[in-house]
Amino acid sequence: MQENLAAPVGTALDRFIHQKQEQFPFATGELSQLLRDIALAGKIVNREINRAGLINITGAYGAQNIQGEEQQKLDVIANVRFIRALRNGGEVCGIISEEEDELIDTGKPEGKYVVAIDPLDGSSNIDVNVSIGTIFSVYRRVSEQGTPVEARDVLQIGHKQVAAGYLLYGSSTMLVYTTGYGVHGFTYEPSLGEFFLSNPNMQIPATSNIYSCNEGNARDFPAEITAYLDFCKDQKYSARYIGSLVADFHRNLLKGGIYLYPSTKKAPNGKLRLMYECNALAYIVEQAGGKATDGKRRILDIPPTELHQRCPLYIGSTEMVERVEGFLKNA
Ligand code: AHM
Ligand code: MG
Repeated sequence: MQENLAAPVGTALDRFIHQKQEQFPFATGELSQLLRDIALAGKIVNREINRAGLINITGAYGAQNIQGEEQQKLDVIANVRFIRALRNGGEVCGIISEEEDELIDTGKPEGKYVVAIDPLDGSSNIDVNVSIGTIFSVYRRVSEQGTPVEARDVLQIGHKQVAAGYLLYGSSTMLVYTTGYGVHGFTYEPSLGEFFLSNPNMQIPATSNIYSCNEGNARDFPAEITAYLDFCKDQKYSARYIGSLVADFHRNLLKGGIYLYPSTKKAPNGKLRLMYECNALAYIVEQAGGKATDGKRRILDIPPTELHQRCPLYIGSTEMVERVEGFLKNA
């Protein structure tokens, strides 16, 4: 079904979700509420990120002392905020998080959904004031409602996602999500405390001249990938690599481009995690007309076997991803 292009830019997230209720699978309201819960936690995390520099200066800001809280690392704070929001919301029976070894039972067996989340992605950029993000996937549970969450509820194949999205804490803060009816981007207006629709129906260009890759690892990449990187240079493509997946992905979504995190000798399955990094962005990119593979398989068709499973990732503009697949054919 095609998104209604008449939706005015500037619509607040809540209103948009309300208007598009029929685009939320199962349309009973729980999934819309879940997305609102994530947006709320995102606003809180955004606030923590924005004052991160200040809370390090003893006495200058005060909030830390008044509340008597020990300062915690931002990724731990983000993890707590998102889990708390999802638990309090009641729609989610289980969560997997990059920050937690085990599956979290929220204690809400009536919840129909499970969430896989990377609460704050881009660890190397968290403390240095460079863009970072939150990535999330939502699945409908497969075990019976009213019973405790099970591993099979969260270990679902990517194409079963019912919603996915990310928050980007960048020069502005954005929430981008899909429920399978296109990709919509919202920009946070801090003075109003609201996300407003700024990028309806996002589509990734079919090709472009941007490639994003940590070429410092190139000596350890498969030979086919180094050959592809040579091709990029022959074509005089621009190298753009922030080192925060959400930020690199978001730029490429808007401008076109490819993000690569190949396997290396040390890490044959790459670095990125299938369940809370690759799947969500793969669902979004496909909804935006792009492509995501591990070089051989569609990311959304990779059967998960463990919570923190890794996989190589080639994601972005369709023609560019297909060219990499062409290089890898003989691997
Ligand atoms: P993290 O989950 O520890 O933050 O790792 C994921 C991040 C991605 O955001 C980013 O694209 C990638 O790791 C960068 O890795 P590298 O520093 O190896 O280039
Ligand atoms: Mg991460």
